[in-house]
Amino acid sequence: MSWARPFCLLLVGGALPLWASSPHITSLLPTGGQRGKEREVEITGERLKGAEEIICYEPGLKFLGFDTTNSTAVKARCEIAPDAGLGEHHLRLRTATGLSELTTFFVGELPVVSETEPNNDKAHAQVVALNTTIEGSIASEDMDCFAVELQKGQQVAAEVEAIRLGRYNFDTRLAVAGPDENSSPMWMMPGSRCRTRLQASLRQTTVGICSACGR
Ligand SMILES: [Ca+2]
Ligand SMILES: [Ca+2]
Repeated sequence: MSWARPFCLLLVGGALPLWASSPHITSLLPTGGQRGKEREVEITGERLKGAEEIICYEPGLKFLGFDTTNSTAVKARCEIAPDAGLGEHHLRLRTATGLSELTTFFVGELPVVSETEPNNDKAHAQVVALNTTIEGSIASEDMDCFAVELQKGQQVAAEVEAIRLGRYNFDTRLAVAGPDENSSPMWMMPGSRCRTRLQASLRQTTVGICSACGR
């Protein structure tokens, strides 16, 4: 029975999961960028040390200048081509020991601005230009308010991507209100897929986003 022990050891060795040495991604931030621009991105996760490449499955993105000083975070520069396809791009991180699971990066056509907290009510609404993508995060029971200037009769469209980014499973509510501090929202849309238009007759309009259940 001298062969029994080596045979058992071989079985145990063969049962080791492949993902034990592959990189694992828990987040990639920011989640996207504008066509024709560059963004500094940070990937966090496990077993990331020695990252060699980010493999992109659609044309238009290049990740360069890797900083792989530790195993839980990788920094890189993302170059977004002027003709990169709009929307979701799929990618994986490659190290010497394996490939990560699939993650995503979103390309848009509008300039990106970051939210500035505190912006939790109309009095502290962040003023942004029309035709802007606002990049923010929703902490527990957070509310984010933004103000845009409109001419009489001008229309505004607002949309929250939220759950469609594929990062967190949370719901949102989107509302638009007039400049009067006490005015009621002109419309309010529950749910994570919010899109509407407002026939504005007011000088300044506030767009508010709040979460129902955390990030
Ligand atoms: Ca926020
Ligand atoms: Ca806020």
